[in-house]
Amino acid sequence: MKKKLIRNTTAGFEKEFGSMPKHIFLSPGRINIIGEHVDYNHGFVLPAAINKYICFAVSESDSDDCTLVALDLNEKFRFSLQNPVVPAAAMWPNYILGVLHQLLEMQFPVRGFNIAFSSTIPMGAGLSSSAAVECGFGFAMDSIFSLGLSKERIALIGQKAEHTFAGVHCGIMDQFASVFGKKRKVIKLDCDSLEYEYHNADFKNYALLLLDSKVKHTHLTSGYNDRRRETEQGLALVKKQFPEVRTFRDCTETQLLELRSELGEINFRRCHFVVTEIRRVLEAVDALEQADFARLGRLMSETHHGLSKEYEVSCPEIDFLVESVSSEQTVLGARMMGGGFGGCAICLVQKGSEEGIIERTTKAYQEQFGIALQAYKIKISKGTSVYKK
Ligand code: GAF
Repeated sequence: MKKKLIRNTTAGFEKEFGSMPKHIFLSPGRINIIGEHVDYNHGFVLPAAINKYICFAVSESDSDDCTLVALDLNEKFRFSLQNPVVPAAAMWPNYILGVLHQLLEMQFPVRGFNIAFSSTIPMGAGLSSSAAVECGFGFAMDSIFSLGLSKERIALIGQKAEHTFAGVHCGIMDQFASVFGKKRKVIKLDCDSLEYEYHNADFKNYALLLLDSKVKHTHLTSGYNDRRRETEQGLALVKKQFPEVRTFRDCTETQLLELRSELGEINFRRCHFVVTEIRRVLEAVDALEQADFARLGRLMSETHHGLSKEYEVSCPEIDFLVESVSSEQTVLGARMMGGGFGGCAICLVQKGSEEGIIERTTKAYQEQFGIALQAYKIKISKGTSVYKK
């Protein structure tokens, strides 16, 4: 699949620009085992890069002219570095323009380029195709113009592009996972200090299965930004009462309960989710290390309950999927993954039972919502890289 993606992207570039691309880059999507909506709340997350990619075929141009070709959309976007880089009306160029804008502001010696790109990361499935575009482009610019950017800097630039050119006030998890991913490793990332460690993604007799609801509710961006505001307001109040608390990781459930009426019911629930989710991630890392998959599965299911009932970022389709698979004997845990309001559910299942689960869940989902479910079996892969023939 990777080879085919590279072949098609290269052919698309050649067709558009009349020559072979000088460079090929691959930038992966991500999963997240646990630790949802806690990256922007200074918690811990446990993501990994996966074997679904955006492939960039790139050559330097001889001028300040730049062309971007989104092969899957059959759309093109042209601009010149002589003019200020501003957001485009279409959304897709903005993930690239947002990165480029920062590089130029910081006076990095970027010159003109031609890019064609194509993807095997399903759009809107919560697998972070946008972070893969941002980081893949940042990585490509760094590589071809020798900018000397660290991986962390590429991830941070990608995150800022999302804030400034896409309007989503996301955390750092997706960009970090895309850049720092490693084959067969999950990343325990401290989203406060950006310190990280790799843990073996050895699920022994179990496997991760993704079920794509194929829905993406329109309030994703506004819902996401609202949650961020609610927890920031909540934390400000907690800090006022308990000055020893710097982030949610220092805050206890008892402290939150004491402040319940001041916080208000909604913000209390949001904060309660964050405090308990941060604890669950640490427990999950321990469970993974101990190969205690029953415990890991339970924690994932608890996360779903919190995301659905306290953080309220799930939706009927994902709740249905999680409930359906959870009734299967061979499923240890399941939950919505990513920003929410649609996208994928991630399930920890016994190896070999995937096909049966997919068959039954597809049928039930079709009957309930009239939507054809899409399932993905994924492998944990390395982060953004240059492809060498
Ligand atoms: C989206 C965001 F981009 C991430 O930063 C993260 O907050 C995630 O939602 C929820 O955990 O993918």
